[in-house]
Amino acid sequence: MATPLENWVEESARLTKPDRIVFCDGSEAENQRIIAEMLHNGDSLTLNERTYPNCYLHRSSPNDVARTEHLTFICSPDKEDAGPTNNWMDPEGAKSKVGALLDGAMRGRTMYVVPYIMGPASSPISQVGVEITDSPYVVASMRIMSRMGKIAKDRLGSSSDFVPGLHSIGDLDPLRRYIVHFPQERLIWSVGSGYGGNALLGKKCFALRIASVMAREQGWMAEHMLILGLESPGGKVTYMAAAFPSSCGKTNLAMMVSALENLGYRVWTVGDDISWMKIGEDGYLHAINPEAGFFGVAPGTGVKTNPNVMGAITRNTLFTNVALTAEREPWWEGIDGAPPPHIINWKGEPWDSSKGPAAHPNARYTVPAKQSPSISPKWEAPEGVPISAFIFGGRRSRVAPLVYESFNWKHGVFVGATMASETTAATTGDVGVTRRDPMAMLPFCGYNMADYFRHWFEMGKRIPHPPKVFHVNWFRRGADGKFLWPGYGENVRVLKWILERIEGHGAAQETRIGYVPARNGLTLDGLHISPETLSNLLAVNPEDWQGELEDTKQFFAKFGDRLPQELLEEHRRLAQRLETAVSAKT
Ligand code: GTP
Ligand code: SPV
Ligand code: MN
Repeated sequence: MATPLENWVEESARLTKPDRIVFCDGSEAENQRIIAEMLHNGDSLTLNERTYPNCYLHRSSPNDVARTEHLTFICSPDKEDAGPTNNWMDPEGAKSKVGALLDGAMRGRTMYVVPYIMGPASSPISQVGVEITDSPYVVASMRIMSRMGKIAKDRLGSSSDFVPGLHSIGDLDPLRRYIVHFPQERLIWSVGSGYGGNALLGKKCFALRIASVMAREQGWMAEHMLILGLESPGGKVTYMAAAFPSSCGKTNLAMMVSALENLGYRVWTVGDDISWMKIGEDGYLHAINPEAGFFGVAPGTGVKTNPNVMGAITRNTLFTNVALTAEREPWWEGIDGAPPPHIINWKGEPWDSSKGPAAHPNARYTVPAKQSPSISPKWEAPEGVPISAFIFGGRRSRVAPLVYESFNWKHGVFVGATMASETTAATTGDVGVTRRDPMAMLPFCGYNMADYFRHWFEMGKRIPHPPKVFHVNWFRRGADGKFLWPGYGENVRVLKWILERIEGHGAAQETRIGYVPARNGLTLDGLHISPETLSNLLAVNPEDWQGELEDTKQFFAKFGDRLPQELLEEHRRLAQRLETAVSAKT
């Protein structure tokens, strides 16, 4: 009898009509055939084999360089279940509209069937997905980003317990591009894009949008969070998970080289983008990284900012939309030093500085996680790592201080729910516009965000030792428009304070919005930062926060009666505290 997987492959083939079907086993020999196919297609080339062995540059279509949130849909039967922050199509309408685009989409092409595990092969928290795609680039990427091939097929066996994702690059016309999710069926369809989160369906589509729905039903959490371990002088490692919106510093925080290594503080990487968490027997929330690789932002990554990444990406790495030097090495803005002569830009054209950036601002590297010098010895622990802190953060030129600690779990959920950040090149649209992005999940929550907030409150009641909740902002700017904080490896100073707060001895000062480090709370040895800059970094300006109150009130109003009362209570509490602050000043 045919297995559920075989049935679905046959059904997909009937719809998309490929010339041939290849079941991927994930072997090295198969990978070489896939790469040969990419090179043959003309959109990819081999990099310098001496300095970048087994590395390739892929150029995506210039109209297909980032996630497209306006073309991403949650197709729940009831529109209310998608909520006011998601695009919605009714499931039948989506099936006929997107089905028409998938009909015959693989004619003349090969259909690859890609079974994969999200999470360590031996972990009970892990899950199987299967992506069907006509893009060899997607196959090669999935092989780095997940445990792909035979290992996943073996775990699945003849079970129906997998998340199917059907993907075709279609004709790459944005007018015929849709990324649709059917949460009830746990099904994903994507057509018309070959880039990142639109096309590698294990990542945002499964591990966040579909998994967030499963997590609420089953009592766990699927979050847009990095996972790191902070080692302190005695050798003890404390784990933290941090949610920052796309292109706001997760990979860089998770993979930093600590500026306090001489004091015995070191950062270990467990994950850089997504966290699946379940309550463990010890009463802590335990996190696994469902991914096996990093799909990281290239621009801004250099020897000074992130030596760990630079050390990892010199082999077995796929680069996308970076520039190319005459030595056939990858290049991007911020990599190090002045641009060498004769650069070819991300579109494949000769470049000079009058032509804008040489690498696309959302250019990325895809690298196996195990290649990072900072990879944690626990990164594949089947039981996950116990999380002691949640850190929310965003890109805010103003308002949000460098770091603050929430008063308690409820307040912490409010802090996450009211997060805001300036938009980046990780999604198409304007860059630098401040928007509310609760828990960094705005583009990734597969259901009504009001229900998602409720789920957070429910989890808080069930976790015997819930993480303490913090908020950070590496991106506050001074009057001169420059960043006030050096960031990157120096961020360990903030992690150290967070650790001390967890341990109950960090020096803090209470403000209207939470606790900030006391005057001597942060370890600043070896950092040249003036007392004035420091006080600007930590300032909580009541007028700014009045503006926040107004804006979050409007944001919350979108959810109507479905919004948990707890959030309105926290909003009232903040209003009261600010009221005291403002009147105390006058
Ligand atoms: P996604 O992969 O899109 O989810 O992004 P991410 O959250 O992992 O962000 P990433 O670490 O890749 O950083 C995005 C951009 O912000 C890069 O250009 C970084 O160089 C820059 N960046 C990261 N951390 C810092 C920091 O501490 N300070 C400053 N100024 N820039 C940073
Ligand atoms: C993000 O945008 O948050 C990413 C990149 O991590 S992508 O995989 O394209 O979604
Ligand atoms: Mn991300």
